[in-house]
Amino acid sequence: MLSKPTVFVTRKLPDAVHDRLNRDYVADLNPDDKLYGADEILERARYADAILPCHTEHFTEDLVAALPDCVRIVANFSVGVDHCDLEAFRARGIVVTNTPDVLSDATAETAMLLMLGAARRAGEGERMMRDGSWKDWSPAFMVGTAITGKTLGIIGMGRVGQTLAQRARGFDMNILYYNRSRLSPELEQGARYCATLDELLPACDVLSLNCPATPETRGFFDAARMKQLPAGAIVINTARGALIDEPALIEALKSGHIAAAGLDVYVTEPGGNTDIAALPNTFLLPHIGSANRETRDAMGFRALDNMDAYFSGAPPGDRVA
Ligand code: 8YV
Repeated sequence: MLSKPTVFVTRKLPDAVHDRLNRDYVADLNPDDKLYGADEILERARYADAILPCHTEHFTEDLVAALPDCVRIVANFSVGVDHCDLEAFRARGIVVTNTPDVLSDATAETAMLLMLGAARRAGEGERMMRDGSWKDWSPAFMVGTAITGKTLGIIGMGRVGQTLAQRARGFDMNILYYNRSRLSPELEQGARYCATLDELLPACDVLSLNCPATPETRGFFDAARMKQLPAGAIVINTARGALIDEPALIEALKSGHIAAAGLDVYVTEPGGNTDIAALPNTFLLPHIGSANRETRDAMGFRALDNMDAYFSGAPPGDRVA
């Protein structure tokens, strides 16, 4: 019998995922969930046929170049792969996979939570209840914005964007989207395609960012793009913080041009942006878009499916490099 491949698992994963790893692989697990830096990654990779990382491990050009030759596949526990220098992996001939589909529902749920939280000032209300500062009520008290029947613009109509559109239809929202290519009518489900951001942005009551962070999209949502939104628009981001020019967003939120923002992701993680956190008109979460039990198991299983395929000689379903 062939020996089992060795897998270096960078973070503590759910028990069911560890069980499958222990059954099918020689697994170097991280039960204490220590955060490994580049040196420790290289040290632990010395005997690994595969690495199963999260987005918390940054596979820079230098780190990828230094990986030992034994590493043949990096099976990410994430759909986003902006923490991986894919060109560097291609140059090394190391296969890279991600975990699409399985976190679309969870992330769309979080996007709805952010949309409602930002529109209805949930952060302010929650803080008031906790610090005991709720002293009064009036018809003008804590008045927010309705989302029912409003127009939602989605930038990036992949699986998460499509699932968000589906959920938003439950709130009678009118859906517009901008994407690299137009979807088929079956996938559009009545959403209107905008061929340019110039067409999409002025029409949005709510704007949701759902595209990956790539060299082309980093920082694209800047002051000029923000100005194209109608006054009082709401912005939500469950994709990557790097898409947004955060200082410009702060200015737009201070002026009220953007009425509120609901954010799960930030340029700097962990930690976020303290200037954004100081603004009352923000509803903020700590990158927990896919953090529910069912999805965490499914992400681990999807990463394992990719590794299983690779080591059985079949092409892994979610190959990105
Ligand atoms: C994950 C995410 O929790 O999958 C992604 O791209 O952003 C998150 O939902 C995280 O990346 C796990 O590594």
